Amino acid sequence: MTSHKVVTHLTAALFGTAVMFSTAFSAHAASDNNPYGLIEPGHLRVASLGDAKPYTFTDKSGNFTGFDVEFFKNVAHRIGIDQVSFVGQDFSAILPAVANGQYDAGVAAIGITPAREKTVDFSTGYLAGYLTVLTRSDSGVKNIETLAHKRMGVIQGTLQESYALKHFRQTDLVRFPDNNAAVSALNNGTLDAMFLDYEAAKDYATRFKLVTAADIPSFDAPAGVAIAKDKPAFKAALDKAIKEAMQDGTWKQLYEKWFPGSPMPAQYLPQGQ
Ligand code: SNW
Repeated sequence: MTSHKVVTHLTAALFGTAVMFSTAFSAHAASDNNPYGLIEPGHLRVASLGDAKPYTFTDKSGNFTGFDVEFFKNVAHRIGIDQVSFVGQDFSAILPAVANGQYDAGVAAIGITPAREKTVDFSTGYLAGYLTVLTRSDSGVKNIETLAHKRMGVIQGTLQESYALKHFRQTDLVRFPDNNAAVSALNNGTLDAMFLDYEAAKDYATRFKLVTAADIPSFDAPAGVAIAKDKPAFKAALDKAIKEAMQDGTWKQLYEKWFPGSPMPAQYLPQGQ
């Protein structure tokens, strides 16, 4: 009897593991009660960042907030989902985790590029802006020319990393997992500059008295919601909801709330009014 019980428990344990794996690592097919093919119907699990203020960040109580977070929750509501859980990741982990089905979506000012579209699909774009070189006023970095032979931080897997590799060939790149780590290195003098998204740079500049040395347009890679490939119903629903949120002025209201004073791309504003 005893040995039989052991076998039963072992089987249950193995079965449990198999279920866990299939939940975490397989793409979820759409079905009648799960039209968007989510990990769990009615619940959106989102990979994000805790330190990309004001796009996505955690507030003092540990809750995710910011432009991307509030915009995505509004879009989720429009497709009938109010349970949205954000989890902070290193930027370089977000797209692989979305691609293999550990999350339903990735939301973190993630620019849509052909290279990324090889592994994930994206919603229609919802944000377009600049990449910014942030520096200390005493660093000697004044512009792109004076970046030569300086140490500049980039976050692994970002467009800033690939742009710098291509265009700032004389600059020594230092890779970091996240914004906070790179900004502390800039503040303590380990780095001369750091390359990140415009609005996050603006926020760190205010917090730590840092300055901007260059803004580089990244309008050809607007941010989108990353989702696993082959989920046409999910993508169509997101796209429709995003366009509605732009047309009824929700996008504009959130943009003005989170990015006050920033230039507003006209393509996301209500049309024909
Ligand atoms: O390409 C831009 C886009 O135009 C907008 O300004 C929002 O940021 C971008 O999507 C670029 N974002 C970086 C990237 O996609 C870094 C993302 C991050 O640090 N969270 O690699």
